[in-house]
Amino acid sequence: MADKKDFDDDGGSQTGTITKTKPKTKKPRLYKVLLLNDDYTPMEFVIFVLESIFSKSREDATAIMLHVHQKGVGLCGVYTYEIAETKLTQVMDLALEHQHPLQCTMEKE
Ligand code: TYC
Repeated sequence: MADKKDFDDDGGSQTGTITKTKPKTKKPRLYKVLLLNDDYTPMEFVIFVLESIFSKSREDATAIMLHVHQKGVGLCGVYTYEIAETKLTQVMDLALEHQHPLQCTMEKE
């Protein structure tokens, strides 16, 4: 139990101290992974990225791709720092490999 008062019994000499323990778990900071629009990356490739790297259904991937295409930027998902960074690297590596200019960024939620 976090944040409760613990009584440190010293064995009955009445010099025990009351200590307040800090909560041991903290909420991790979360990061948004965003996809940016460009004029050259094929729509089908963006859908593939959203399905394979962000585990989106065909329907969700298509909706996100169209949103990015129309608005310029769109949310792929929200993750802890390491997972967000890994997904961002996977997107950039895949885009580079296929010679598409697709760009991805992350920002604090
Ligand atoms: N605008 C691109 C096209 O017309 C499609 C596209 C969508 C590109 C989303 C990037 O993040 C993107 N082929």
